[in-house]
Amino acid sequence: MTEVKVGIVMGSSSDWPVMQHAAQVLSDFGIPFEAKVVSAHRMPVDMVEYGQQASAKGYHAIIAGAGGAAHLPGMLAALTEVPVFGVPVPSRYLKGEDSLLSIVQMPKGVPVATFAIGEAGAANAALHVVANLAVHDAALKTKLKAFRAQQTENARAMHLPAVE
Ligand code: RP5
Repeated sequence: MTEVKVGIVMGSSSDWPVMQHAAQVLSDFGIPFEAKVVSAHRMPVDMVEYGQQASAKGYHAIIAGAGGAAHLPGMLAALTEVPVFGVPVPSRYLKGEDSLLSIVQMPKGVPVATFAIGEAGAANAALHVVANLAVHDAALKTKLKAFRAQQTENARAMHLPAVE
């Protein structure tokens, strides 16, 4: 059985359209992960168990996404030494600014590496996990370099419309 290296968690299945971008990046780089709903306020006991078991399961990182008063990333970071990467999910009324501030403003001592609101943040959280794993994995570093080189090529190939 392939060893799961990364846990992706989110507060609700409604977060999946955003969080699937993290899953897609890990999948593209061939990194085994597990994705599930672990809600801080609806499943507090499950959240505690998840955080307490993450290290023993051999997780290298947890990518945690939540929206609104987004406690999940910070609570998980408090429960484990496994690095937590927080993704602010856009919320209905405050468009994710609430999610961002409640994830990024961790008091000193328990860090959550916080990414951009929405799908860019989810993808970048996964790319940051890839970069961390690539420090000790030459093949993965080669893949990451190729990914970056392709982005560069794509940007160089961009054309702007002519002005009338
Ligand atoms: C949070 O509440 C979730 O992370 C989600 O972003 C938000 C709304 O959840 P639903 O009401 O859509 O289930 O816990």
